[in-house]
Amino acid sequence: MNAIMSAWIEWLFPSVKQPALIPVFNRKRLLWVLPALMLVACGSNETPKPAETPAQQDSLAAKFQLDKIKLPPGFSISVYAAVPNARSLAWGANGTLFVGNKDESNVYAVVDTDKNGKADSVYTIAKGLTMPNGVAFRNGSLYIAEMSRIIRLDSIESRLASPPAPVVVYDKYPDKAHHGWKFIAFGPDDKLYVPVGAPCNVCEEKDPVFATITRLNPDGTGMEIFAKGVRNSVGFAWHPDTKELWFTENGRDNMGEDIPEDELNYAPKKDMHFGFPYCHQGTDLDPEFGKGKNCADYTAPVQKLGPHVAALGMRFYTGSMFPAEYRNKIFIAQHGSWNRKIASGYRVMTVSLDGNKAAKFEEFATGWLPGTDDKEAFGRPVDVIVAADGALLISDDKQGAVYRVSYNK
Ligand SMILES: [Ca+2]
Ligand SMILES: [Ca+2]
Repeated sequence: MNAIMSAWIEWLFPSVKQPALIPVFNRKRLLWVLPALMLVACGSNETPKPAETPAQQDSLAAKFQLDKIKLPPGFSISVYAAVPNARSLAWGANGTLFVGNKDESNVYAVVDTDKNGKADSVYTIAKGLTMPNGVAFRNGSLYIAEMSRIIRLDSIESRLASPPAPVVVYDKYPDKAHHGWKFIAFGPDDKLYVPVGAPCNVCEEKDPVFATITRLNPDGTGMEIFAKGVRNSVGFAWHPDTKELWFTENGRDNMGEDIPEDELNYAPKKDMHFGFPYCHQGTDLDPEFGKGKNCADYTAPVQKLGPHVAALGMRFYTGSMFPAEYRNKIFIAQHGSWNRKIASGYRVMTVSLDGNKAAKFEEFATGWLPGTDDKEAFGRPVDVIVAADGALLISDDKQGAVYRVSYNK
């Protein structure tokens, strides 16, 4: 790399070896090198990758083993787009689907031009980021959550093929990789909600920002803690009617195969404490940090979601395609366990609410885990989102896919 750099510098600055000291450069060469550099700096000068043709999508459905996925009667699943390491999902105002990465470093934009439920183009709109798991859209801009900062791509939907350089919105989140990936979304108060996971399996940190959900203004000012005692949330949404916050939370490891369970929590106001690291699943004191504590001092989950299931993305169903009973149900993606003897999760669940209580907790989409061993799982649901036509999209970071679940009477 150094050899290439010095050859390039010599070519650009033929009269000198130390361009920083005596910049007698070749102006003609610089003139056409500069635009090329600017394109590189902007992150993309490439043409979009065409999404799959219908025939290729059918072969992808076979490759992704969608015939193994079980859904309630009347529902079917297809491939919306192939997107590497597909994580969090967000819609743009003009129908662009934005998709984040965790184990890879890109952010993608997926466009279904003819609105037939299959993507026509997939654009790479940002590269080389640090765990860009979270995506949220507001006033034409895409907000992206990296490990320790929030960045923004302005007027993004009109320039997917030549995306702008990102603007840094806020860069003071901790640079801890453990639980450092972030789901983000704008609340009804027009603030960006940003969780900060505990940087450990279980610990008590001096910095109060850990194990919280924070929020800040769209311009990056006013960061404050909204919810406390949250080990790690990778999905939340506001109830369509009450506009109150609901979030999933991942329970700690190494306390048992069956405890604690992951949680669905309800946070109607600021400064509530959800128990971590003192009390888990609303009932079980932590063997170490729970000494002298009382579970009654913390807010218990509305619904326990199963042990080690890794409950991630959640959304309320607001479409009209699905039967009426699905209206305002919560869909929850369960990414799946990684260290449980009998694997759990690897599915999409629903929670039906009766007021602010859970009435029913049911399986919706299953089959990504054919047996009982984590290693057999071929897909891992990460996020869910309702499309304009009422279909439910599901991201899967293991297969690198976004699926589309539709309903036909
Ligand atoms: Ca299409
Ligand atoms: Ca809790």
